[in-house]
Amino acid sequence: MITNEVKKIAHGIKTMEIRGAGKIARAAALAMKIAAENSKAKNAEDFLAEMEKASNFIESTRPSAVSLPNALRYVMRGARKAEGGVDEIREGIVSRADEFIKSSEEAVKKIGEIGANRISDGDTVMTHCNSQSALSVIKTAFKQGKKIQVYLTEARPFYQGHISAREILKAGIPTTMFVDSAVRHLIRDVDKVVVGADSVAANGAVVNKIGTSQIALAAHEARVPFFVAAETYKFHPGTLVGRLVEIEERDPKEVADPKNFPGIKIRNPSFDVTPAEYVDLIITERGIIPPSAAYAIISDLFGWEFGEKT
Ligand code: RI2
Repeated sequence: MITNEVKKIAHGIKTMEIRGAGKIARAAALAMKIAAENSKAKNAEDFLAEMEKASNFIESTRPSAVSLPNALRYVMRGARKAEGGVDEIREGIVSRADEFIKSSEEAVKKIGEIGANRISDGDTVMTHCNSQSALSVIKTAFKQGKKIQVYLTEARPFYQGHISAREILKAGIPTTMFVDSAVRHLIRDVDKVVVGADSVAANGAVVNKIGTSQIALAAHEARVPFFVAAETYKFHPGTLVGRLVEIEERDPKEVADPKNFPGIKIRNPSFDVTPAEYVDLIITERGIIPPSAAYAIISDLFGWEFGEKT
């Protein structure tokens, strides 16, 4: 049942009060759990229809982070696999939602441990936007005693860089922030770049916060290794069958009020695509992979999807 609480979560995702591909996915799983627990459906068919409706409603909030539909599909699979009536299906949904939330949090931690192995003492690490996975790598390396510093962008127009700045400073890591357009100028001071991902395509291309591909380009030019920290539920099964990742365009007012520029058209793309050739490696909870292994991850993890329901 789409309760007020479910609506509140969906609204939170849409307005970016809840943001970051991983957090969005966990919030979606939680919303499904709430929807299942509050359903008044009397039979399995009605219950499943209600859950499908809730899933579609939550999925419609933001289009680019595949973690959202992947989380919903993971939870719904619990319902489809359950045998019996409403109670059994409800239990299937609740347990899969809990399982997803727990394992996705563990994945972020694991990525930190694995990724930290690629950070050396004395490194200056650049990051962009606010990625729990990328910050997990940075914070874990620092906790291991590596004397690192962080260079980070503001991430206009939503300024998620400010969220990262506070988080990194709280961890005690020396931090320098600058405007997004300073990246090419400052990349010469940087040893490694670590960013997150909203979606990883079968060809190894990475969809992440707008500006990421420019950083990758600057890093490539300066021969600075470019790492992506991404849980496997950010790999996009649809790209295996040729679907493209939709790039969200948000309200132009986040950039500037069009009223102040009569006649202007303002665009606000929220993500961009970094081609695989600019990505040195992807740090997943299953280990470090080259972007060319994205296909194997997707077919291994989501191959079932094409036999069952796309
Ligand atoms: P984690 C964010 O998108 C950023 O693009 C970030 O790199 C990515 O999600 C992954 O974040 P937005 O929600 O899951 O700020 O690693 O638009 O936290």
